[in-house]
Amino acid sequence: MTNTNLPAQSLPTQFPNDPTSLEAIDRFRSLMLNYNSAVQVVTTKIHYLDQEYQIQHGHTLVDSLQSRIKSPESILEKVQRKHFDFNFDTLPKQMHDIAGIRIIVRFEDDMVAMERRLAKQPDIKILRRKDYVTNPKPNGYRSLHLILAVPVYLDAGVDEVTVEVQIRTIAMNFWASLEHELSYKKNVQHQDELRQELIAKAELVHQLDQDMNAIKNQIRAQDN
Ligand code: 0O2
Repeated sequence: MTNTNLPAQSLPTQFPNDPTSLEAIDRFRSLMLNYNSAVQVVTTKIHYLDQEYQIQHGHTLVDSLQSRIKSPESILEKVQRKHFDFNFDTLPKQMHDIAGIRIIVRFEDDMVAMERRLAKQPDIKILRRKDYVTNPKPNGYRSLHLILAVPVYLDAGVDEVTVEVQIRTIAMNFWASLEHELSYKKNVQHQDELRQELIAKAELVHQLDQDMNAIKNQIRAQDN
């Protein structure tokens, strides 16, 4: 998850408040604090669910966990790209990936198990689900994206904060990290050929995921 660094002069002109005013800075800080709190809540839940799964099944669900809050530069870049009308009230309703968590698991079955467990949490709502595993992007990208609404308890009341959770296998993550590098790097020679190669490798990665899942099932079927 990368942050783009825009020069200050490229800030959108439609910025409604003076971004350097103390009020604007305080509002932005409060907003970011909410996203930080939401990431902590969800991260703690994922760790707890993982430990519970380990007790139940003898092995972990989560291979690794990454999280990030979008930088102000990256937020502004997306506001411009998506033509959002940027103000502090509408921003959280329009942009759902300011807080992001990536859950990396070993097997495709583990993606399903993790999603089920998250969906069962009484204080979490799944607002949106994008299944790029069943319906990969044309470039070969596979991952499961969930937009969660999480309650954050503040002095002024409860705020529902959205967090984008990406669930993917180690192999999908391996592929996505290289594809991301190619997308963000400028002046790469033979870019089109490399893209085509990555599309082909995405199918190999998918086949590998399915084969490893099947082997895992055979091994575990012999446990009893
Ligand atoms: P970051 O933080 O660098 O990861 P958007 O793509 O954001 O304009 P939408 O519908 O909000 O529109 O996004 P979507 O499709 O749910 O995916 C958003 C995030 O998923 C991206 O975040 C990536 O992390 C990941 N992603 C989606 N498509 C691809 C892809 O083709 N290749 C790779 N490597 N990752 C992808 P950001 O915003 O890029 O930022």
